Amino acid sequence: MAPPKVYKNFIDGEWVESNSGNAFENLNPANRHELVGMFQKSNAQDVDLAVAAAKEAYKSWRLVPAPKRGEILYRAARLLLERKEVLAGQMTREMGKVLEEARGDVQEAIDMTFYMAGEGRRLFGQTTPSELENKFCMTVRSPIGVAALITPWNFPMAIPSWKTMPALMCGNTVVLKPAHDTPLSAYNLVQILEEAGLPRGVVNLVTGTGSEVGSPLVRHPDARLVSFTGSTEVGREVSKTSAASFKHTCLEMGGKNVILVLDDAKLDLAVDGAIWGGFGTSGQRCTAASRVVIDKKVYKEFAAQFVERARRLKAGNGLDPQVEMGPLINEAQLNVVDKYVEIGNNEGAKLLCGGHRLTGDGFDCGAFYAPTVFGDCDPKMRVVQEEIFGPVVSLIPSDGLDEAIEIGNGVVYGLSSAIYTQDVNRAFKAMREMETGIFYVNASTIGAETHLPFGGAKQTGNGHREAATAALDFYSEWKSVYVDYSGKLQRAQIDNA
Ligand code: UN1
Repeated sequence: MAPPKVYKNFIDGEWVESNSGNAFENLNPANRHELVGMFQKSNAQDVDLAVAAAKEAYKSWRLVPAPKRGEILYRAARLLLERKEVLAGQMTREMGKVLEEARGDVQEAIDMTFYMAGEGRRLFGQTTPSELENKFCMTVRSPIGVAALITPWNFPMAIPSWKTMPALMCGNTVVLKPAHDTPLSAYNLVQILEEAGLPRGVVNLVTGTGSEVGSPLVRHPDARLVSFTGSTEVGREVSKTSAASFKHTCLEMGGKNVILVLDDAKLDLAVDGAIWGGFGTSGQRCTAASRVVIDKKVYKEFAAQFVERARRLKAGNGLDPQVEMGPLINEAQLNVVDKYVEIGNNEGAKLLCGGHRLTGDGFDCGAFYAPTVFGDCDPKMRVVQEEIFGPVVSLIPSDGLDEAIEIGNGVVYGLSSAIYTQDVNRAFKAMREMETGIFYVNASTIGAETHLPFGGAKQTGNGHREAATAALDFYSEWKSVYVDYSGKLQRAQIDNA
């Protein structure tokens, strides 16, 4: 047997081994006997080298004209597009999501890269009149420095691109620490950026664990920007650590997203949306529709159709085109899901289908869990309140729009919500009232597009948004510029009072 491929870190324009001398295995979650590759088990010393390289590269990268930075991103976007199929296949092998969804993940990276490349010829600030004569005012975007980017395993290429592309476009340099479970997709992204002609040190990749790489990276005094997507628990630590030195910090954390199904909804459409939102990516999206609040008048009918569809979902290896739902990312995540099913059973939620791991042919070597539905849930139950991050959906009966909104908002998170109704008035009212950063009408809670701001209210985030021009607001800071061409002393607020 050929020895497994060993993937290296990328530091200061070179592919290098970790100082630790160790590597870790990246296994296929659909078949843990399949080794995707070996990756560097990096440490704080590697982080120091990567940050130092990024700090040095920042000196010149910040001065590269933005349209030129954009040209490099355009080349990277084209390479991503050309290699989409290979990149998607590799992603399915390391992460488990079905190939069609892996293609979507790569497509998000393509879209984000083209979008940010275009910003090279915009990066607009504002001009505004001065309150004094012969004086001119404007705002310009300034880069900030080294960006520490920490990304999750559920969108192994999309999310690294959401952070890397706007960071680079604004003139920052990057140290990227991808999730331990999915380093290959981030490796592929960085390799493409190198090929597209990014100067040395501008992007650095350091693989490894959160404690050995993520923590020292967030703590590093020269990392001025920190962007993190992951669990609320870790996000809180990242926030505390970076607050000590007032780093710019963008956090995107948990969700407990909801679909509201009103009595006039087109039920088939609502069922389609709830299945896609609840079980797409095996429920491992922060936008997953893990709660469905259904009007009592249509509850029975909806629940029957939904359970019937959930039961029929075909689980398996995501490379098989027949398969609709892949495995969970690993055994630990499967155990979390199983624990929550036990909690739901104990607190009196009605298990309508699933509730167990899948075993037998094709399943025994992977982390497969049956699509699971709890019915007649009380809004206060833990399975309704807490993020599970797996294929578990809770159905909650409600009475009218106001109660549905109240239940919908009755969680600590606020990422995404959706309503199914034919009534434009009720749709708009829900749009106004739902405390979420994203809202859908007659569509599921997942599938955000890269040119709209992405992020959540309440404990989902810390007020920042990713994607769209909102990302530029995080990765740059405003400089207000006043140009006095009057040739004399002019005193604002005094001479013009
Ligand atoms: C995530 O789950 O962290 O809107 C991101 C969506 C995808 C991105 C999800 N475009 O579902």
